[in-house]
Amino acid sequence: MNSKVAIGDLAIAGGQPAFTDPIHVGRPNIGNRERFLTRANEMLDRNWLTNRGPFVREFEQRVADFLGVKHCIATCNATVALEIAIRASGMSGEVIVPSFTFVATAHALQWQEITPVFCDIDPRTHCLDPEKVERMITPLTTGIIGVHLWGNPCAVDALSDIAGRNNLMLMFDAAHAFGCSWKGRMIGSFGLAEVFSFHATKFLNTFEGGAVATNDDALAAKIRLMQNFGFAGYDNVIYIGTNGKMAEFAGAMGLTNLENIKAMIECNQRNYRAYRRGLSGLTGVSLFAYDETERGNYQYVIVEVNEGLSGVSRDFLVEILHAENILARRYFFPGCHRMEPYRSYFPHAGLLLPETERVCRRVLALPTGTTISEEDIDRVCGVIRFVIENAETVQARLARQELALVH
Ligand code: T4K
Repeated sequence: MNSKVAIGDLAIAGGQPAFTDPIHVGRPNIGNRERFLTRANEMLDRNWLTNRGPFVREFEQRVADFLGVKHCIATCNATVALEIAIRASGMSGEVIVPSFTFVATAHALQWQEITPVFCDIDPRTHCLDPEKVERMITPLTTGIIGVHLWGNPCAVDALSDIAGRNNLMLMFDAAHAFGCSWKGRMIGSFGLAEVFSFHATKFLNTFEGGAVATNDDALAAKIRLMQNFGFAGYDNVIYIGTNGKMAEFAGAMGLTNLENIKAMIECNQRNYRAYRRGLSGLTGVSLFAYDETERGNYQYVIVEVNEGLSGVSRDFLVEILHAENILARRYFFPGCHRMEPYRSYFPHAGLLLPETERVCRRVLALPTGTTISEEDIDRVCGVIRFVIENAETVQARLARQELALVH
């Protein structure tokens, strides 16, 4: 086992990396390979590859049953699902969203010339702060899109109340939240609609894929039309639409991975607890805690690095970890408001987003998933612990090293 006992053992200082091969935050969760290959062969024998074939239909039904919703419309990815759901709902003008999210949430609005109005988050949940949402409402606001970040539910009650009182539409980007619950009810049935991602790196993957879940019959019918060019039957286009269909091989992967959910959760939860043990008592590094009384998928292991307490900045820690082949990620740095085109459109947005700015500087996603063992996690935690416990010496040594390089 490659453990660090002296500064020179750190790969950044010339030592052996903790891992020979890189370890990733988002290795795909892959269910029973034989089951998938059997389905792939069935699909090829059937010669039916897309346009809502039997696997996609079955996948939609299984997902709807699992979530306890009336409709699940499977799509080619979550970004297109968001775009279609937003358009079908009739959102326009301004829509309130967090800036602390993957940029797709904002792009899905801006793509159709709806202005994403960035609202600050609650630093405890990393989700929209309802009090601040209320302050962002203008006469142009038509909706709110909450993001259940890391699979941790938004303040659904408070947001529903605000939407109701202000006559706004409420939707959720549930890209991270498949298999998670809020107050015992599965995420998928809240607001007007909820959108899931089944991207390769997500808890449940269909290679690429997504879905809209809703209990609204009229909205579901509209979304179905829109995702298939507006076709209501052969040669009969009754609506503007796009191509948002899920392919059969994606449906086959989805069905296979649905059969494996229990094992995936157990593995993610075991990893999360291993990190909790490995990082416990460490000053300035706190693990984002999930509510274990709810159902969760534990797909993301998130820590916050508080430089004032740890003596090491998050970015310095990332450099050190990457040198060790531990590919931790700064999700979702630097925040949508600091990305184009939003940075140019709203150069001062950050003034209203103090918590987002602070959390963006602190958050780090650590490697987890079915390819990471408890021993790997012990090793990752060992590196982090060594760096934090020797913060001053590590900083001084690396500063000297940099100075030597300059001269
Ligand atoms: N809303 C939210 C809140 C989201 O997080 C996302 C997507 C969306 C909406 C939109 O959903 P989709 O339209 O994608 O369905 C990744 C994903 O590309 C993105 O889907 C995801 N969020 C985001 C959180 O993560 P990157 O830029 O981090 O991807 P990448 O290629 O750097 O991969 C991440 C890690 O996973 C790497 O360490 C490598 C590893 N990996 C990746 C792939 C694709 C593998 O080991 N195997 C793989 O096949 O965005």
